[in-house]
Amino acid sequence: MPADRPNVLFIPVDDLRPQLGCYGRSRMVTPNIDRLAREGVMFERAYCQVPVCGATRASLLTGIRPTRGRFVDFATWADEDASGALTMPEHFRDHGYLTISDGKVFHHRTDCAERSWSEDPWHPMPAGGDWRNYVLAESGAGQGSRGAGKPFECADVPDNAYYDGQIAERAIRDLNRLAQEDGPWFLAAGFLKPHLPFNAPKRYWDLYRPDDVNLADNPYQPEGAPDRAMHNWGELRQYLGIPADGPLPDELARDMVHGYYAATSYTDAQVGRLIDELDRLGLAENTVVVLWGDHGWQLGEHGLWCKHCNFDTSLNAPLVVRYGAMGGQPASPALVEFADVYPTLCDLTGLPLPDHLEGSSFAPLLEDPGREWKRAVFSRWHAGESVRTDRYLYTEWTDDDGAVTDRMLYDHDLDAAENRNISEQPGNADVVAELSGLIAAGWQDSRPA
Ligand SMILES: [Ca+2]
Repeated sequence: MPADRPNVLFIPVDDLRPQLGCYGRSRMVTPNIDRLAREGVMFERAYCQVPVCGATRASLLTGIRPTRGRFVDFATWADEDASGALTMPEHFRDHGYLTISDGKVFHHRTDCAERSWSEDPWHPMPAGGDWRNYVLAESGAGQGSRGAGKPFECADVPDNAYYDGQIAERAIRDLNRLAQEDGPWFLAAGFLKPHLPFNAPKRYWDLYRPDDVNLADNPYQPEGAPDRAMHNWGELRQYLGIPADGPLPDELARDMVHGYYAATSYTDAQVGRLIDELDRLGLAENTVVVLWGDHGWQLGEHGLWCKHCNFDTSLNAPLVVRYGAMGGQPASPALVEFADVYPTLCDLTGLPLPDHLEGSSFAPLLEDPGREWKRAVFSRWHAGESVRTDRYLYTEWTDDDGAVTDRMLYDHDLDAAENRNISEQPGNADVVAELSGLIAAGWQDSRPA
């Protein structure tokens, strides 16, 4: 087996939306991910397969797409849903890689663990601990429903007072250990923020002035959108101080947005520590770095919070790949999806492609980010299937017999914020038929030429 296969540094970030500096939206302070994007290729239009933690991770890590009954919600176990499909880290391990999992990689840390990882997965949360990770008693941990306290916390503490700082320290220790290894390695370092609650050290809250925090300018259901496209953000409702129904008061919404920004900047700093160490150890040249947010996030757009919907804001997610000193490539506007990550990493490391994979390697885009690529990418949320093309995002909901009951269509050339559903306009019947046809034909039909 070749000793010079590249290493892989795999960085999932929980609930990170593509509102980073590198995405041209300057309000969030993310210098480290911005640098990674400058040194590699940032994908402007990467789509998750499912907008919820457990399912999107199970899909990406097995290379299999969701169906009506597979990879449905946060509680997804890849081991059960994917019928024992070879996982990405398992495949690397089978080919001589030392595979390590620090932090949140699979949603459930024991999912596929024995076969995927060379060592027991490591997580900073002690047995029986609270994953929400409050450090202040006043946050009211356990007082909201299902164990939640406040939806955010600002504490004047060092980075390692929260789990992500501890995950960075652990991963840095592992990098130093792996640097001594003869064979290649696959290190997964999964960060927990900016997932709720938005708990972050005060210094990251202090990066933002009140003027930096704006509320979404479209806090309403899109004109003509079916009611089933909406939800009541149950994930957030369980937190202390969040009203049981109706919109958030503006002041609270501002605190939420500020907290999301702070939590993102906090995680960005941890990513920076890790990348700095990789580079300091001289490992940059022979290591593929992949950073991805597991799905998008609604910060009040359409009056929604959290994910769990078929709007672009929840489906489009950050994806950055840096391989060695490729340096200075422009961002790629190509449509890619998370099912493509597994075959891409096989391609970049020279591993064979397992037969079960349902994505396409986008390695050619690393050399030529602007080349022709996929015609369409596909996402699913329960019975709603979405297809994204260069111009449109189209979603259709079907009943148990496969008949379409609701649909929505947004024209991103004219309405990038998705404020007006145009699927029922008579003039759009042909577009709807074409996009519905892409869903019916399936992902195989939209692969790159
Ligand atoms: Ca997530």
